[in-house]
Amino acid sequence: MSNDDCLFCKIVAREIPSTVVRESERTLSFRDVSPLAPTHVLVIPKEHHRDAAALVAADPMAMAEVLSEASAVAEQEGLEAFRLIFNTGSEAGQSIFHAHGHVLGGRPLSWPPG
Ligand code: D5M
Repeated sequence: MSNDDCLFCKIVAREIPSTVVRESERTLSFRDVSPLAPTHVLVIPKEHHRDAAALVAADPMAMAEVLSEASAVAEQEGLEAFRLIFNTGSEAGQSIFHAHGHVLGGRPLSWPPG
């Protein structure tokens, strides 16, 4: 199911261009338009869910596929270390309300995040 007002649903439908790095039956991985690290790829379920919590509640296997694809992106990008982040809710920095994991790597990443 897709949401007509959702930017990432439009990317899945190829109505908005993106730089796709991987695709599986139920996921799409594409480069973030405002990269925060040398590798910054977003891994999303093709089906619309507002955030990671809603995705795992509705379809745990789809979340498992997102996690597996995130690891595959890191390997494909040659990353020995990477961070996988799901901003969940606006106070946590979520700005696009279609579940997505950020795969970040290619530079040292500090902890804790802001
Ligand atoms: O992350 C949402 C991310 O989505 C943010 O890092 C920018 C990115 N973004 C926004 N528009 C696009 C397009 N058109 N292509 C690729 N990436 C995009 P959040 O965790 O919700 O703040």
